[in-house]
Amino acid sequence: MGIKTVYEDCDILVVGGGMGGTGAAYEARYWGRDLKIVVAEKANIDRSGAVAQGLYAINCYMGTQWGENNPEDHVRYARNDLMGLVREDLAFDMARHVDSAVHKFEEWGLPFMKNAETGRYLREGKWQIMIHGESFKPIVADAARKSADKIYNRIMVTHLLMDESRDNRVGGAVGFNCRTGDFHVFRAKAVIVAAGGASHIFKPRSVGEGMGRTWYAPWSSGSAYALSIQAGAKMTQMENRIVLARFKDGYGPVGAYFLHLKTYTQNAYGNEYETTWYEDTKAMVGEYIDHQPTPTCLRNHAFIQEMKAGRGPIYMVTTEAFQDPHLEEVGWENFLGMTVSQAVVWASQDIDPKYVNPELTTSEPYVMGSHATCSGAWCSGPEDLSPEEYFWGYNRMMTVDGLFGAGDAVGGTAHAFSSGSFTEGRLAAKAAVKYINDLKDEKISVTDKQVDDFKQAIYQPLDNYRIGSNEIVGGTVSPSYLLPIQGLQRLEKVMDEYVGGISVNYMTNDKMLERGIELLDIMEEDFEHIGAEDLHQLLRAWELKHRLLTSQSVAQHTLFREETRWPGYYYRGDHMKLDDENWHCLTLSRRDPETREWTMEKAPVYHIVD
Ligand code: SFD
Ligand code: AMP
Repeated sequence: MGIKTVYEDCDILVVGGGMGGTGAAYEARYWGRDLKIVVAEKANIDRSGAVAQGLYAINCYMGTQWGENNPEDHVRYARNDLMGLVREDLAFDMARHVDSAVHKFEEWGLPFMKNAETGRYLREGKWQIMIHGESFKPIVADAARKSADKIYNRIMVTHLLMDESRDNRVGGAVGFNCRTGDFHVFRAKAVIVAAGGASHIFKPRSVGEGMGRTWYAPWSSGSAYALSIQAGAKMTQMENRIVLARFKDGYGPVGAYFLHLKTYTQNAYGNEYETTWYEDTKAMVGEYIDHQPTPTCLRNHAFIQEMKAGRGPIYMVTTEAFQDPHLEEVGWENFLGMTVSQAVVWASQDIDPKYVNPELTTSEPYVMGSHATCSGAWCSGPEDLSPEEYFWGYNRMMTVDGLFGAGDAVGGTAHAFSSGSFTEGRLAAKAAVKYINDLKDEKISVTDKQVDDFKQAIYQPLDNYRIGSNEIVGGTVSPSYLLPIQGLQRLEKVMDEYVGGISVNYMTNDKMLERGIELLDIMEEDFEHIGAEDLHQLLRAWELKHRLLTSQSVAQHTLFREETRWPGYYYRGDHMKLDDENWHCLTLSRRDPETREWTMEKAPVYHIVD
């Protein structure tokens, strides 16, 4: 097959133009006036990533200029919510810069709701502010477009390139254009991975005709993790998957309802249920249950226990708040600007929340680093804050030289959300510019062989299909290849059943995990035989391979941490308690790119804020 190869040599390559990526492109230009800055995005940056549909709130804003919160307060909040374990240096660093990013959004035209009395941003909760955010993504995309030399849309980045003149240094990335089929080679001195989190690694509640409906974006394919893992970067807290309480079937978020509309939950019989599970939870996690606000996972835990006890469904009591026409409007607009499908589900199921209390559910697990979890790459912190073990030269640089991360890609920075992810992109870009300046005239070397080997691997699924399809006369079952959708369903089933998904009520143990890991390893071999019918399926094939690697990492981490640190996210049946004595630490992994063996270790949690 004659495939055109397109080369692009640049200083900084940003992989993924979502919240982190747009922030990175913007800031890279500020510090690197003369540098060549390129973005490679799998979709189109105007509507890509988790914020494609818009958001109704910016969930991370300090309001320091008005004395509302200080960065230290946010570190305490995130640490509390994550049951003690975050990278406090990274969290503080994000929090001290996030307000300036939010002020930029306003300058660029994002409409903010204002408090009529104070004139300040309208607070939804202590950390959240409310926006008319349907066009949030095109607005930040515009800033990136004006900053970058070039934005490549429709490029699925599949692998990072390594510099061959020095060990453990990145040299760029490769991928393909999922519309033209062209092969793209980006040789770069520094790469910022901002390719988002992972949905569809665990079987979702919505399957069959509804399989595209998940809370986190269905196109979040774990690329940020897989690209970094393939390059040998260390990962952290990958066991810390997130489960969300959401409105049933549409996965509409609950934050605006709880915090702004002041709605509350009850069981099927109209009773409050969280106190029912207080003692039970205390026996598992000790005093963490007394922390305020109650950690997200522990709120989930009470929900899950109440359902198991047979007193579901759990309802959100909306019928009181919705009597106020203003709150009713906010309730609907919240979804129309962020999760349209929730409004559609209610309309189609005759649920008018003014008269009927809608059901909630707990979602399938997702892997991400920017909401109430902090999975991702193990990155250096900033020079002025980080203890020695957390600092190796450049802020947000992974354990591979020249490879930086932002947003979901970075481990340890929970509760960053959209604004914090954009801010992390800015921080990573500033450090990447410094890294490039420090390189001076040193060159990056990437041989044709490295590039050609990736080219061969990338297009293999097209050949698998073209050749294998001669063996069948119809249908989708072939002796020689698996289709991406078949592979995806197999992956989701194993993750669901063995690694703590919905069908086992988030429960797993050492034996389940060991078997799950074996099955994932077999899958890795089988996925060499994925067949792609066309370029769109080739995109699906690579998304699947990235999801598999992310899943393997999650399973390895879950096996390593011998405790139940976050009940409500998952349970280790063989270690049902939180164990601060042995596990008040961060977990780290590295997969050797040559042998594919995983090594696990513990890293200390430094509390830099009291
Ligand atoms: O209500 C490749 N989020 C919310 N944040 C808020 O601030 N407020 C909210 O209200 C939020 N809520 C919410 C949120 C997300 C979703 C889906 C819903 C509701 C329904 C969270 C934020 O959106 C999230 O924290 C950030 O977007 C994370 O930023 P980042 O940059 O880590 O991920 P991204 O924005 O998804 O961007 C990733 C980009 O990478 C591209 N990509 N490109 C090239 N090659 C590959 N292989 C690639 N793989 C991926 C993607 O296309 C994308 O552009 S609420 O629930 O709390
Ligand atoms: P969500 O819509 O659930 O993603 O939440 C949006 C924001 O509100 C996040 O910062 C959550 O941590 C926060 N939040 C949601 N529900 C609650 C709650 N019941 N109590 C405190 N904070 C909440």
